[in-house]
Amino acid sequence: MLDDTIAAIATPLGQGGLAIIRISGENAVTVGDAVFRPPNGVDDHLAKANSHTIHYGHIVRESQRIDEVMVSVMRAPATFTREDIVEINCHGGMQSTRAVLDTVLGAGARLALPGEFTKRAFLHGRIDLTQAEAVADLIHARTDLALNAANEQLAGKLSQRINQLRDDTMHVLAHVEAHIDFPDEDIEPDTMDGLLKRLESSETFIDQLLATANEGQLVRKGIRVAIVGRPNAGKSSLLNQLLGHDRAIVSDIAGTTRDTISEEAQIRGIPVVFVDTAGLQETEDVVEQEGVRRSRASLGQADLVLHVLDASEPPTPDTEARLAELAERNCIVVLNKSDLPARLDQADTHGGQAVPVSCLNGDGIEELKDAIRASVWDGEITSEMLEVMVNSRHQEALNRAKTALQTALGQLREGAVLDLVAVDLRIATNAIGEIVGKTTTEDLLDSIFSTFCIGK
Ligand SMILES: Nc1nc2c(ncn2[C@@H]2O[C@H](COP(=O)(O)OP(=O)(O)O)[C@@H](O)[C@H]2O)c(=O)[nH]1
Ligand SMILES: [Mg+2]
Repeated sequence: MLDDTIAAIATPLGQGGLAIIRISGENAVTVGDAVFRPPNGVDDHLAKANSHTIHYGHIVRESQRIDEVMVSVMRAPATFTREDIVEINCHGGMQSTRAVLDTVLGAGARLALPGEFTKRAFLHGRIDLTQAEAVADLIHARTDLALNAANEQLAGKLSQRINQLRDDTMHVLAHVEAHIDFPDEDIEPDTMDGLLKRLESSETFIDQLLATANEGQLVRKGIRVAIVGRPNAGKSSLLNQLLGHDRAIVSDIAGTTRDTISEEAQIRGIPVVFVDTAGLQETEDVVEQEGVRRSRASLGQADLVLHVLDASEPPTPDTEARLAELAERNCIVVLNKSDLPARLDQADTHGGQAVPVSCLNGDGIEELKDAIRASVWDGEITSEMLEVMVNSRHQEALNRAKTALQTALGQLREGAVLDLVAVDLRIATNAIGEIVGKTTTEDLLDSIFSTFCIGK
């Protein structure tokens, strides 16, 4: 797959000032020259150009001008893919970008698969698998925290730790294997002690890495928060307050919100999707019934529920029932309309966490944001944490490694046959190696790179 030349639009599809068509592979420069015409008309302008230079001219097809462009030439190995790369900066119209890409494909390049440029960077050894994943994380980062974490991972902070872990288990494996070859010799007690210690500290280290998985999930994926409550409690007003702009229609007519409205915001560094619902009340209205069905569905998917109560009204039997229903959930009771005389307070919320707010004047909204953050992640975000936050793939591999390490440790302590110990140590080493891509399968690579966009 590495011996052909690939091309794709590397910028988002749509209208923009500029778009970039990226070409990578052995024939990148030849393909570039075939479609590029500099002002002096020379055919092999790019082939003669120095690496990492940019050139003015036109993209031409059958002597017809397609676009006025700037073309950069970057020669292997100092490029993203470690192959020759030509990048065409063209006008960012849908049609012009498409036409330039078609011309490039017509000149012998193949359309790149999703993530194929990054995959080549991996296969050529420029980055390892955790760094390739960091490229995707970087592109998808929706908060500063996620961006910082992706940058640390791209810089190889996680790779360093994983490689250390792999070296340690390989060291033990090498010792064990050496003694399999000489069955008459037992492992010296001192050496055995050292090997056991090394495996124990590897196990501790794996636990430390696994402990970052929840934060990793939170920072990368964020959480879903459902806003529920009776009609006119102020759910839509609360959504608007949390977003900082008027997204949902607010009115004193009960049943204004009939569909679920979802919108994303950053709350204390965490991406949060808020879902404003139609409420959960019994109703005869068919449209509202569908709204309630959708509200129930969002409630089911939510990591956190904001139960909005109108604190200027006394509690109703309906409120009581809802409080009981939500008692099992990760839920914050929002006592809204604190600007009005209170007819309902903390005591009426059955001891659940309650935050008074006014969506009219914004009182209590910052406290509510703190409570939302604390309800999913009650801790400091240290720079150490941002350096390593394992994702679910790493977590799964680490768990496999841990199980195998524990088995190997038990066997070593009990003086089991060394062949058995070696089997488990090899399983552990391979599982750890999968994280950085030292041991991979085509399926694993496909599942990682297929999540990328085309052009990356
Ligand atoms: N006084 C007061 N009125 C509010 C407050 N929040 C919402 N309202 C009013 O309550 C009514 C219902 O609000 P809305 O957000 O549409 O409620 P929803 O049906 O739960 O989505 C509207 O007239 C809002 O202006 C508040 O904090 N104080
Ligand atoms: Mg509403």
